[in-house]
Amino acid sequence: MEQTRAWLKQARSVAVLTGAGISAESGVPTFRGKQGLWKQYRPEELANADAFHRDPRLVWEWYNWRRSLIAKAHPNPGHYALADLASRIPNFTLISQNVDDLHEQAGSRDVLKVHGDIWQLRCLNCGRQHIDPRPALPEIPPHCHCGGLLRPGVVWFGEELPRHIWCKALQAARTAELFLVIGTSAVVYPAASLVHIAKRAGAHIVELNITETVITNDIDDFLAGPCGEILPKLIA
Ligand code: BJW
Ligand code: ZN
Repeated sequence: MEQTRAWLKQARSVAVLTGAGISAESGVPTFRGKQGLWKQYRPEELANADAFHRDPRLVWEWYNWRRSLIAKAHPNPGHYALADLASRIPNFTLISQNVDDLHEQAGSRDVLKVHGDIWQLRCLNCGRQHIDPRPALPEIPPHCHCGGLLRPGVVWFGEELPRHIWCKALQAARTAELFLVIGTSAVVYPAASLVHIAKRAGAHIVELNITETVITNDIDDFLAGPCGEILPKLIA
């Protein structure tokens, strides 16, 4: 941790990529591993447009389950530590793959949510965006005022990431002196490519995770442990 702390003290430009692991200690399930499976479905089987068109009820059931867990969840010390860190670094960018709002609840601003937002819904017919904060939607599947089917406002497999958000994330990866990769398996692209882009551009890469991942061999420092314990220590 001393090496990372030294880089953090010197850095004028820091980018952070978070994944489901940062919200795990808040009670939000991750996607992969035993804990992430819902009714034995892998995320790839549910988080795609074909699955939604085939069986919108099933996909909405998954999202309602997750909405109810996220609605009950509170930010943990890891979320708060990152919000604190932002105020101490001149150029700080927080990129999150998570669709929950726990970073924002902890006080982080301008979070680049590359995979969308679970509280947003989008009409497949008229394209209208709705914000719906209800923990679970009573009507399954829910419909828009125009009669169209509503889908979660998130990015599924095979879909493009929101372009303006992605461009900002790329820019942050290209200019960061230090890039922190926190609580992600780093297997989902193009989000995972940010790590390699930052590395090629000369950033120090630090990974924080409870287990090693596919990127662990390519990084500069590995902090082993849960985000809620390690991040407050790192930032103290
Ligand atoms: C802790 C902890 C604790 C636990 N403390 N750590 C290049 C190569 C190969 C494939 C592709 C490629 N480019 C594109 C693809 C295809 C695909 C892809 O990546 N597939 C791979 C899986 C093989 N990508 C896409 O389809 C993307 N779209 C795209 O590329 O479009 C191209 C296009 C261009 C132009 C026009 C049209 C299309 C879209 C990807 C969207 C991913 N969406 C999801 C669902 C979002 C909505 C929702 O939430 O429902 O995003 S899938 C799911 O995975 C979710 C997550 O954000 C994402 C990443 O998961 P994450 O966060 O890493 O979670 P886990 O569970 O995997 O890991 C948790 C980690 O935490 C673990 O490591 C634990 O150890 C750790 N941990 N507790 C610290 N306390
Ligand atoms: Zn509509």
